[in-house]
Amino acid sequence: MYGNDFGTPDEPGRPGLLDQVADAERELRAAADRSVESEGGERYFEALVAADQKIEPRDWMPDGYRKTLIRQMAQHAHSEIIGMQPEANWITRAPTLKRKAILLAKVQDEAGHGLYLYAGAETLGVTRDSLYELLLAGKQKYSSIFNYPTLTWADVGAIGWLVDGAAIVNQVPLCRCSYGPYARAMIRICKEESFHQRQGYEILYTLAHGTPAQKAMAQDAVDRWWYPSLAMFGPPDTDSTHSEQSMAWKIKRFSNDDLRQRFVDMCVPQAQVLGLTIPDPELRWNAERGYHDYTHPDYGELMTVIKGNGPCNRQRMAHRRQAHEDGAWVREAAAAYAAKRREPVNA
Ligand code: BYC
Repeated sequence: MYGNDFGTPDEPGRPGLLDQVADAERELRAAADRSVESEGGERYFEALVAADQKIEPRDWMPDGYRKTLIRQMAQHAHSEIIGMQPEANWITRAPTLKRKAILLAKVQDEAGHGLYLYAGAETLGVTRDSLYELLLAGKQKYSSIFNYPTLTWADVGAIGWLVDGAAIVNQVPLCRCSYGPYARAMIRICKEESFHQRQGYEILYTLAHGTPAQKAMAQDAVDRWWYPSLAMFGPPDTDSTHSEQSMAWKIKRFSNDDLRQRFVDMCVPQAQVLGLTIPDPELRWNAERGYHDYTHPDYGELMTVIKGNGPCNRQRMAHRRQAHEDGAWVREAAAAYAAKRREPVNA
């Protein structure tokens, strides 16, 4: 049994995460076949959102809706691209050829996710280049989680299990986002993300059932990645500036705290199968609430990391800038080739 095959203990009949992705895909196709009667403009936009239809690039949308989507999709795309770094750190040191090939494929997938999301953001009237510039100038964010170091091979497992696990819990509801291009990108991404989580879970399972030293390495990785993974869901609802409006627009479907709770409830039985301990002495089932009680991450630390002062922020940005400069000749060559193909052919 693997990571996301588990349902939540409190809702045994609830479909698995991949079933939810399949449902969202069916709804998306059905939505394309329905039409909404309205006069256009703001009323049309509101009617589409109320009817759970998708807003498409050609539709009128409020400026705030467009800006929120550009902010979130760009931040999401940047996270995928910067997120390649901590795991790429282990490609040359993967313990077997098979593990190396799997990790290579996974890191390559993250690049693909970034590209789907940049392409999705471009439908809102911004260019990919302008988004890169904002990232490189430190004016747009990326997920806090990628500012932590990967110290051992077990960290690759912990990233897959916890970081990709948190990403899926956050992203499955985004498959139902009201903006069509984002929802469509998320469906594809979630399917791949599910494989990523399984590969991490399998690495940890192997280590946890190996020698005492291997098990200790797996536990150490889980100890270090648990709270940063909880912080991925963002500040608590009381401090979340965008949630209320984003939920009204059906960009976000659940609050930061609701998703964090869902993630904790999903991880508890998975940790039991792994034979590893979640590093939270307060973690216990609360029968009255129907959820696990748990210790929240240090949100002060989250803010420090978001502001650029986490353990690896400078290293990550320096590496990204260097990679962007090193890739300049590829972009120039591709642009020159495209221009050449546009020239008329002189017979
Ligand atoms: N890190 O009002 P709030 C992956 C910011 S990639 C940094 O709650 P919102 C993977 C937030 O932007 C995973 N910043 O915001 C890749 C806002 O600041 P601004 C990435 C954070 O948007 C490779 C402020 O705090 N996933 O899985 O309603 C390998 C207030 O927050 C964070 C996505 O990007 C954070 N953790 O909700 C492996 C998913 N949290 O913009 C795996 C899409 C908050 O006002 N994004 N902030 O300056 C979302 O779902 C939402 O944007 C969030 C935040 C839940 C993250």
